[in-house]
Amino acid sequence: PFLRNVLNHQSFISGNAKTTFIDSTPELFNFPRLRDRGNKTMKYIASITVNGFPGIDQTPKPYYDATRMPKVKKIETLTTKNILDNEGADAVVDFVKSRKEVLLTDTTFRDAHQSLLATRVRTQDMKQVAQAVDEGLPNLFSSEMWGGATFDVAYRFLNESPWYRLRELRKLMPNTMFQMLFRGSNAVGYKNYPDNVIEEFIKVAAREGMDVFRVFDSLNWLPQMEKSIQAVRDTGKIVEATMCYTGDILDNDRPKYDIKYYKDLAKELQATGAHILAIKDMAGILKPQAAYRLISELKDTIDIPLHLHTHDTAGNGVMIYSAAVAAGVDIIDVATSSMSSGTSQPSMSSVYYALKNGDRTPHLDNDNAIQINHYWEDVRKFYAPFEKGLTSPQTEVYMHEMPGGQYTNLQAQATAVGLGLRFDEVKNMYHTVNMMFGDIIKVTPSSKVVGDMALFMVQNDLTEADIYAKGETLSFPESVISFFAGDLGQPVGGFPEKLQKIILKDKPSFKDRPGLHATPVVFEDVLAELTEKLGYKPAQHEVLSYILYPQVFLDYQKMQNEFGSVTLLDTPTFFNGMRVGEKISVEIEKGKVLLIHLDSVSEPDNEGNRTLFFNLNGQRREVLVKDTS
Ligand code: 3PY
Ligand code: ZN
Repeated sequence: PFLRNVLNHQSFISGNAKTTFIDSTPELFNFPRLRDRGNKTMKYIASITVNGFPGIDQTPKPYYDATRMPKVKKIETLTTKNILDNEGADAVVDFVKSRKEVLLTDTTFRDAHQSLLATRVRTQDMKQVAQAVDEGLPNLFSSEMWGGATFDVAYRFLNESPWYRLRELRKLMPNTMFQMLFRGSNAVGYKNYPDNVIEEFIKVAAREGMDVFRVFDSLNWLPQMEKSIQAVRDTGKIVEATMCYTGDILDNDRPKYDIKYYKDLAKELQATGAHILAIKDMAGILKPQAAYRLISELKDTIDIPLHLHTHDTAGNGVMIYSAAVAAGVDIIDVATSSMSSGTSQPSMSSVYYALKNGDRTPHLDNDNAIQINHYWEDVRKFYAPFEKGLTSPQTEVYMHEMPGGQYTNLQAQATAVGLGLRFDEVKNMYHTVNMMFGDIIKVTPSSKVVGDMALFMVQNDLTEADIYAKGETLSFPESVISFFAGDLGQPVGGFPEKLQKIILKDKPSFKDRPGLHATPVVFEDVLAELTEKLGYKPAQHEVLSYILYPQVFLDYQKMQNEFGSVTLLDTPTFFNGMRVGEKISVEIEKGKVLLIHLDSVSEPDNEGNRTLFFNLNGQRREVLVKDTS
């Protein structure tokens, strides 16, 4: 094959090949590389076919109807992305302020699947629809497609790099602003990182194509957001400073988070220099009338645009938005219909019709939205094993206040420790724990602390009274101890002292910003360390991933070495492997296609190994896999 490549090469045919021809013409080596990639891909398919995908039940590969590909009409218009690229962030803010209609952010690529499908949607499925979104929905304010839990889940469970997702989608969506969820000093992780890591992460993300950074802190503690907000401003991109909403401003029995609290916080957030204020109703507990009052009063309090985020868990999402739009909210978060509702965002098409023929009807080509929706209707089926969410509105969220993205996670955690049937108790305990902690803001990572404590108490049959009575003798979950030590910052109103003493025992707690105690990372040292581990010099984004998630990143690299890039496989094959007799094609580069046919699978031999007989681009191949199923 190498010789054939040489003989067919244009330079060779034209007689221009010099002695350096082979060195200067690396594409001659494409064949071995193609074969190597083919072998690795088959190894992956063989392993999944025999042993199933880790973490999901092994079932025969389902038959799916052909996915309906979106056929959108391209709409030519000036987009927010064009304004940002040509005139800068302040011009986008002016544009938003000048619009009468409410603007939409599409969360389908991030929060929607984080909240419905355990964050498992793969880049490949986003790539297929990306251009249609870019061309068919150009009036979107932004597409939220990165951050939150997507960063680590991509590496951990999907064997793909989140940076690859950002780059690939950027190419396909040149006219859409990309938005990410950034956990302030916790970046895209679950703990505090040194300031220079936060700053570097934002710089690299902006360079790779991120446009709008929604910066929040899991306790609404401003000092944990300030560095990130400034870092985004320094890149010239757009920063949304965020207030997380909890409690109920219209409930006089819940005075801690009253309207004054939010108005004061809004003023402080505006003073940081943020371009936009985001109101993050992560659990979906902002009730419609409270939304009307909150937005109306914030509009009178600050000048920057307001961007509202909610979850439809209780079924009131469209009504919340309708009230907020009447009160003057500038931007709202929605998802494509088939990836909306429940613990996800409200449906963009439903919101569109709810507001149709009004003063502030969003500019949405609903025919295009429907085309895109058909695509997701089909693709969502691939992710059925991850559907563990709610199937109907649940108003008990007003009691437990669990974020949309946490519900299924905590349910899975509960099941893993044998509490699956006692999940109702866990939800009630979640509420109890929140009150014990002093009624805190609950969102990643503080929500995880509440969840861990609730599980700990239910698992050990402990009541609130037990904690105070015999707390000295209990070993509390690590995350709970760390929270009370001030590692995530300070909650509104401080820690309840009695409980803090019980939990910390003799461990000290600090009241200042955790970043002040964190040693800055020396990037050159990490680069040297990682170069040695990988055997090549990594790029800065890889260094950052390693700093945030050392083991997760190394495990991902190991998978890459063993199986090559599996991101290009279709999703049913990625999760289910192949059926005997099935033929698939994988376009690994433009015009380079692997045609893979699975001829047969042997019975296990004496050592429990099965042989899979493939045909790869016309050549027979055998792959041996240990059957551990
Ligand atoms: C996240 O931090 O991942 C969230 O979605 C919080 O709501
Ligand atoms: Zn959310």
